[in-house]
Amino acid sequence: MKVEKIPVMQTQSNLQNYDEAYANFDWAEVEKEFSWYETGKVNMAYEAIDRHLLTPRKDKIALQFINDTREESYSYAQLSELSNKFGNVLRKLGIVKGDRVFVFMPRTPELYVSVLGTLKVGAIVGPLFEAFMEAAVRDRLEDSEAVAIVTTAALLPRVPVNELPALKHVIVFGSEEELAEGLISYEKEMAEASSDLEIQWVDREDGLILHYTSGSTGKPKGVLHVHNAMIQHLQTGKWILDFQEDDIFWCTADPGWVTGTSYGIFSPWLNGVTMVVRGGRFSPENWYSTIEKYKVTVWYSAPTSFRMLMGAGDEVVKQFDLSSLRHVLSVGEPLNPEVVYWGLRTLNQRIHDNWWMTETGGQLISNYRCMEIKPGSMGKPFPGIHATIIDDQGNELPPNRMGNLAIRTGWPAMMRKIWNNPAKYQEYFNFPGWYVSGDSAYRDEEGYFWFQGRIDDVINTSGERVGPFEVESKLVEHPAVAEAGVIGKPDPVRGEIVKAFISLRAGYEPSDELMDEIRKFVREGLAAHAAPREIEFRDKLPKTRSGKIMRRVLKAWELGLPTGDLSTLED
Ligand code: 6R9
Repeated sequence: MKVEKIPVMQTQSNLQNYDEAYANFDWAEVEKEFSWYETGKVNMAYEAIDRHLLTPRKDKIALQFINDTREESYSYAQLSELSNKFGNVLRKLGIVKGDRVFVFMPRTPELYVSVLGTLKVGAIVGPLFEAFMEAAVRDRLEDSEAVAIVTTAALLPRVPVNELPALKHVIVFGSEEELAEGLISYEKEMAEASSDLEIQWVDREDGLILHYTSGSTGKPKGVLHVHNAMIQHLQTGKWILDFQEDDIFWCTADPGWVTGTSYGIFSPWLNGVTMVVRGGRFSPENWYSTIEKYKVTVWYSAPTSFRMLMGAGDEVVKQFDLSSLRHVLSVGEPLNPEVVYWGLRTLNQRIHDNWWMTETGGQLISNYRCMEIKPGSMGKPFPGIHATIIDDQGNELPPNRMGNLAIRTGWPAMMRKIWNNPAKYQEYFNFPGWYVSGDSAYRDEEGYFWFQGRIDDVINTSGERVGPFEVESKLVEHPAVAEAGVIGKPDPVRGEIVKAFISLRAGYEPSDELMDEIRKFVREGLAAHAAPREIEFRDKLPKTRSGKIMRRVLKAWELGLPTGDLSTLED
């Protein structure tokens, strides 16, 4: 199949020539950008915030916050001061380097202050989605033996304070009443705390952040990252997000998800740009008006959000002035070509897909501004990253062969352990020298990578391998289809058949005719063997909070099996 390429739109970007950069790159050069290169004193929060106070960025806005009730901005100097205070609050409680401190809050400025303050005393931060229920909170605090949690009055009932022996301190923000015995008021402590703090210097290999992520089975695993990750956060910010001094950057991800910390805290602030944070619920109007109001220039979001915006129709977009945008990116799930074309049509922007994982800590494969985009491809490896496709024996495969997406070990932001679970950690490294991602993909002859699915999601029907993503992408091109999740359903004759779960766009009703029409649409547009033999219409599809369609839940529904850990399910 001949793939149409989208040409480079603007010639201005930090990265000018991908091949040249790839050939000559050395991570050691990036180290020179940090103050620890001279001083030997390492701390992420210092590099992301305090370092800028010695430069004209001191009074620049670091955080522009908005939700339904608050609109506030904080300069780098103000964030430095507030996080110093919070560091002192923790220090007074006896919190020291290596302790785990969890942050369980909606997106408000206090969340960001808490994260930075935690890092400044050398503790490891554990971010949680505000939507977590008690069991999810308990699992994570128990496994990590967290000593403190910062939360809000509204979320406090979901913290099982008396059931966690290691948990000594519960800091509560936003309580209108006197707090119960043993609880600590965020506001009261902050008001009393000094804004002078001696930062706890750490080693580059010391713990930074613990992100819990769900696998296909079992309890969520705690993926540990270390301060050294900043090397990659800084450089990918330069070359993938293309940060320029005057950028207004909006990453739509919540810090409960790795995208919301690596690229919703660390990377933008290491690069000294202004970051917009929007709290509250998603609506197309809220989102477009955020771009318009703050003149967002660089926008990093996820396919699920783009699909929702696309589903809201082109009329809505036209009501807003989005001309400030100069660079748009996507992560988390395969970016359907349909969405890429929507971006060109309505935003006049190429949407740059990139691929990485909680475990990888930073972006690894991406589309770059200086490179042609093949819609549906996640792009090429970042300079300094060696990505390949290997078979089940660990041999590298030639172009156009589907296999395991693997990365040569040793990039700066790679996870350093799975908390309490060395065996699980080891499973990623069964082939010496390679990190095996669990994703299946292929690489074309021009070096572009194409995602096919999670290894366990790939469908085998009558001996043909079908990547669910390809089918889903074709399905969402149909005017009636809002979202689609595709699984292999066991079949005595064909091994598996392709089954699609579909949610319809507003104005469409399920019917047998529509089913036939959609099936025909895939058969003619993609391949006969890829057309779903079964289609089931659903009002909503099960998705994670980061927007991933949970195919394993669809599969469990189908087979009447237990759905496993659902703590990251959206609703
Ligand atoms: C950052 C993040 C990782 C998994 C990954 C893959 C899927 C992420 C993707 C993508 C296709 C992309 N994924 N980016 N699939 N194209 N551009 O998403 O981390 O939540 O740990 O998920 O997400 O399956 O293995 P995480």
